[in-house]
Amino acid sequence: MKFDVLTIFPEMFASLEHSILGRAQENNLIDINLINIRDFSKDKHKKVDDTPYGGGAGMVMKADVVYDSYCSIKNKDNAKVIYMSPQGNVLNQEKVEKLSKEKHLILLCGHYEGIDQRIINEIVDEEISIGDYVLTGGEIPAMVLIDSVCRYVEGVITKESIGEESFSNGLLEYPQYTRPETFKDQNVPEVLRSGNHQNIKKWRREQSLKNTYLKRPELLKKIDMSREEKEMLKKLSEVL
Ligand code: 4H4
Repeated sequence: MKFDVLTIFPEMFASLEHSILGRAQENNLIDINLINIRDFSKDKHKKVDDTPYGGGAGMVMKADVVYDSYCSIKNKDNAKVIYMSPQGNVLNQEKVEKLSKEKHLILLCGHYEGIDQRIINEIVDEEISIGDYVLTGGEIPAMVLIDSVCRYVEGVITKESIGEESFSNGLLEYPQYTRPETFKDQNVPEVLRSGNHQNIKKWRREQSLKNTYLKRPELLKKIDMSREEKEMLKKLSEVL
């Protein structure tokens, strides 16, 4: 999967050269190409922004400079152009999985008060937000999108990890444990050391439902539950 990223701070993406995403790039499973918007400024001071028409605080990124940086990308495959913006659709696991089916994505990172509306009209297919808050730049949101989407690219992580994690089955994940067996007088739940895979599966499903009920109850509306599971949650609600 290929990502072209239009940014004025390419150096921020160095963090994607480590760990799982670093290995995925070494193994040519993903390709992250950074384009420095500032390289396309014709201004002797390499300006990429200017004051907003109509006055007001802050600066706006210039449409012509952003456009020239976009035109430097070979977009023969008509890749989707995504603008990272607090006005976009909020990214969730369902959206992440959909985006992972694309072969090539172009991410546009805004700064300051954002980008001139005319370049959004001209090249942007979709605005995506990572949450209802305003950051200083779109680079961290772009890295969040790349990280979450790349987990679905074949070979980047093991298939099993995808299946049961939070949100993949619509629920939050069950609690995780590893050695040592005892920590601060807390033991690992006996069932996880029983070797009985059917009981472990049942326990994990129950814990996943409990976790979701306690932390994100609204997610349960979309989940099919057995009568037994509904009973279990009803009992849980009675003791809370
Ligand atoms: C972009 C600020 C657009 C304001 C920006 C606007 C996010 C986010 C973000 C730097 C840039 C900010 N990007 N999810 N949240 N004028 N980006 O805060 O559209 O309101 O993705 S504007």
